[in-house]
Amino acid sequence: MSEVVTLGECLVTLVADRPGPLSDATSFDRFVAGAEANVAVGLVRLGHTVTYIGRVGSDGFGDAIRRQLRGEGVDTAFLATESGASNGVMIRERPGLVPAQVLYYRRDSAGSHVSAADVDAAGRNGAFADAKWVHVTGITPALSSGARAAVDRAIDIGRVAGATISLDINLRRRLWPDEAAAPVLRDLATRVDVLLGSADELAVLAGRPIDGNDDPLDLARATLDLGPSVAVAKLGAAGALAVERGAAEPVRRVAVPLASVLDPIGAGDAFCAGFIAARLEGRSLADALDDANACGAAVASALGDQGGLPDRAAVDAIRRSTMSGTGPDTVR
Ligand code: KDG
Repeated sequence: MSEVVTLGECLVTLVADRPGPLSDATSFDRFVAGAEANVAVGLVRLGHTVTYIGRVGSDGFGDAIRRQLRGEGVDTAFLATESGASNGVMIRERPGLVPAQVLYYRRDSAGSHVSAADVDAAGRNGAFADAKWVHVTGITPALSSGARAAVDRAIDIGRVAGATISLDINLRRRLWPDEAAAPVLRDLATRVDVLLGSADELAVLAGRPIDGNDDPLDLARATLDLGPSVAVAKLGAAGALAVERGAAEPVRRVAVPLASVLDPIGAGDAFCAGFIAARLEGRSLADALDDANACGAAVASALGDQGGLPDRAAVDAIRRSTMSGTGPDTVR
């Protein structure tokens, strides 16, 4: 069984094949997406074993997802195909000058039906037997009450198994407004060890206005009051910082300088994969943030959520090039 267990909804994404408004898009490239699946693939590429719990539709998209995850080496024994249900789909513009328009077609999808019973069944069949880490995101509890219960159950079983629990806030305002999300995500944050989010996501959990005026360090420190022992702020081009309960000083790391960002979607998930992998390997917070930044940069430089997810050698090469000041564009 696997070191890491995660669960969620895996989507197919159709990305316009050229930049421009969706109204002009006529052809699309098809990718597999879904935050937790992206983290799962990222971790496997970094040499870790991952079990993914969820449901896919009984359609060609569901088959494509299963093949892709299995092909990457993710354990899909607890990824059910739900008869008669469609797979969720996301459609998006190719990022251009303005943030890309994203459309969801996922209401009542197979993935949104993942349940506590699914997690219990996986647990009875040993999915958590070797788990050292359970990773959840704030997307799954927004999908349905059953999916929210599935996240709760995964945390509970992971806790009993002695695993570290992480929550990537991943606030999706297209799924629920901040007023609905905040209490649910805050409650989850009280039950995890590691909390990760962007500054505005941390602000929502800390109950602060999202006006960009709060210092990310203050926001990360404020979320520690909810219960996690580590809070990580993902700051994009400004790098990342982590605060640890009981540590006097925060850990700050700079980002990998990128000449251009091709497609930032999925970069946050890659960041989580890099961070979790390093912590599973017993490495320091600073080292984990450097790996996380390298993974995020690699995905931001490639098209698709999972495109560019690096292996260990690629992470090392990106980190070396960052230190030598040549930048990742010169990595071959
Ligand atoms: O982080 C990238 C995800 O947002 C994307 O893969 C789709 O999981 C997704 C979601 O629910 O928005």
